[in-house]
Amino acid sequence: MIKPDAFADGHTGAILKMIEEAGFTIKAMKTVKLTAEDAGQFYAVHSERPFYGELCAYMSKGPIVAAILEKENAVADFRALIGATNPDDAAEGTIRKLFAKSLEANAVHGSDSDENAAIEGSFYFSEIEKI
Ligand code: IDP
Repeated sequence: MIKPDAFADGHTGAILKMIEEAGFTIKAMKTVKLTAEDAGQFYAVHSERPFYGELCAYMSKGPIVAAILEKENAVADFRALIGATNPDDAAEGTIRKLFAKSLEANAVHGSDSDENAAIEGSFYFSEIEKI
């Protein structure tokens, strides 16, 4: 996902360019605006964490881009491309280093496993939308 601030600030094109140049294929993509309930469902795995409420409010504050990406070793390679969760810790040249404003507004989300990527992809896309 491209998160609300990065989308609102017009960084979508630059982020997608970095993703494509890193060798990922876009298999599905759309802009959506989540409700807080939608975000709560997407981030249900974090429901016990203290920042869950803020995270759901943040992710529903404006439009985002949801996409399914394909590549060999996609989960690890995407996490390397986006950088550390906290942009203060993100390596130079990573998407979060370049475009994140804060720990919350950290520009992008990436799935943390193949299993979660499948679940998260199906949250946004029907089978016929997955090319
Ligand atoms: P990830 O997005 O790098 O996988 P997660 O630990 O899965 O990181 O956390 C999900 C999102 O929740 C993060 O991207 C970040 O925006 C937000 N987040 C993580 N830790 C905190 C925190 O301590 N306070 C506020 N927001 C946080």
